[in-house]
Amino acid sequence: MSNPLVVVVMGSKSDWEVMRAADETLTQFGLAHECRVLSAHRTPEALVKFVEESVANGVEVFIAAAGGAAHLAGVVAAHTTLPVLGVPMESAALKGLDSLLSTVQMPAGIPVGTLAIGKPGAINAALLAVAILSTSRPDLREQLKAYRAQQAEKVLAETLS
Ligand code: RP5
Repeated sequence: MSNPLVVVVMGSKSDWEVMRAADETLTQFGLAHECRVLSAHRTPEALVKFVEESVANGVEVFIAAAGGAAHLAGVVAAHTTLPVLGVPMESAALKGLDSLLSTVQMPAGIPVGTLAIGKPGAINAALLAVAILSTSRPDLREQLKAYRAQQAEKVLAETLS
């Protein structure tokens, strides 16, 4: 596969069950991407090295998912000016409210575009990454339009018994 345009990084393998939805969505759009487990707290140096290497290799969007004291997206954003999309993971103790607040409440100057908690956020982060990349790639824009049209068709065809 060619060099990844999107990187999906998550704080723990325990996030993968949810974050595979981002992986699948990016695959659906045929986007070269890479998924990795790296933690802002458990592997801080390796995380920064990975961000720097990814930027050098031509990545254009980062998706970062973490739960609890979720600093991953913020730390990624601190080390690149590329767009960083944060996905708060649902935590056992506080149902993801902790993850949401620690991902979304960034200080002015270091933005993280924060999505919804859990699987909807994982899917939307991937779709937003596609949308960001589509500003300079008309083929991706067409694919996004087709995705929306298909989604609408599905809803309109629903029947209730
Ligand atoms: C965060 O802590 C991870 O992103 C995960 O959501 C949470 C729990 O991690 P584990 O203890 O399951 O590895 O860093």
